[in-house]
Amino acid sequence: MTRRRHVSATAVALTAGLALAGCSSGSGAELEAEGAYVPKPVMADMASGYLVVKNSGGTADKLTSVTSDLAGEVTMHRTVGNTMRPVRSLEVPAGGELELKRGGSHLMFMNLAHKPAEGEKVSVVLHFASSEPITLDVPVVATNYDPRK
Ligand SMILES: [Cu+2]
Repeated sequence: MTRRRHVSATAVALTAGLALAGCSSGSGAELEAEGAYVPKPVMADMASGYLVVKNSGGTADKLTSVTSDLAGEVTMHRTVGNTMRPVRSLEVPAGGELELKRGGSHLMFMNLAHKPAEGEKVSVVLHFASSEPITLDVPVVATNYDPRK
């Protein structure tokens, strides 16, 4: 994430239509989270997070909120052009995955309890519309970490 600009929460209204996507029938999603990491933040009050949620089930689900001991608030952002917009949910498609990555959708940790150091683990809980929450111990990695290397 090279751009640090964030729009205010009022922009949520612009993307609320996303909540209409997905399936409401419930229990058929089978979710698994992997590859989560938080780059050591440059700033003291904000950090970003990336991970992949795989859905091997036949029903879509939605990531509806994220909580963490690191932050007073965790928001989900979608990157549109050069700006990030907060969204109320992110879809995990049936038989597919939700990928949170640099330059794309990601998590923003706001109001940090402390500035995390490299090597630290951050507790993150993913909450879904239908599936049970997933709790992760997410490593804090180097600021310029690239999972593809
Ligand atoms: Cu962001």
